Amino acid sequence: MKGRLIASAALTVAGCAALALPTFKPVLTDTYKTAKGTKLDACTTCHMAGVKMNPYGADLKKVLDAAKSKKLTADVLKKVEALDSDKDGVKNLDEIKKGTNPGDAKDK
Ligand SMILES: [Ca+2]
Repeated sequence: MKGRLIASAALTVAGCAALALPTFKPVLTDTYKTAKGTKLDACTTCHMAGVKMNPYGADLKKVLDAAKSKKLTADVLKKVEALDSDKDGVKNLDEIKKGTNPGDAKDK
């Protein structure tokens, strides 16, 4: 019980959705090595503050839902690379290569 409370508090402090921790971020940084240690190595790559998905996270969720899966994989990430999730005129893969957020139209 105490461990659960500490874990819950840690999630709250980190501002991450439960689904994003701890398994999703490493999939992203293993797939896109240049993202490791950058601002993309964060919950906000797929989420707004808290649980709500940003447009990039929402596109990933669509792929996961279509595959009836909850497990983010490199394959899932690759399926949204050609999209411009946040509609800022830059495709997701190009944003990730540049180090800008594919789910934030103000960051391109
Ligand atoms: Ca963007």
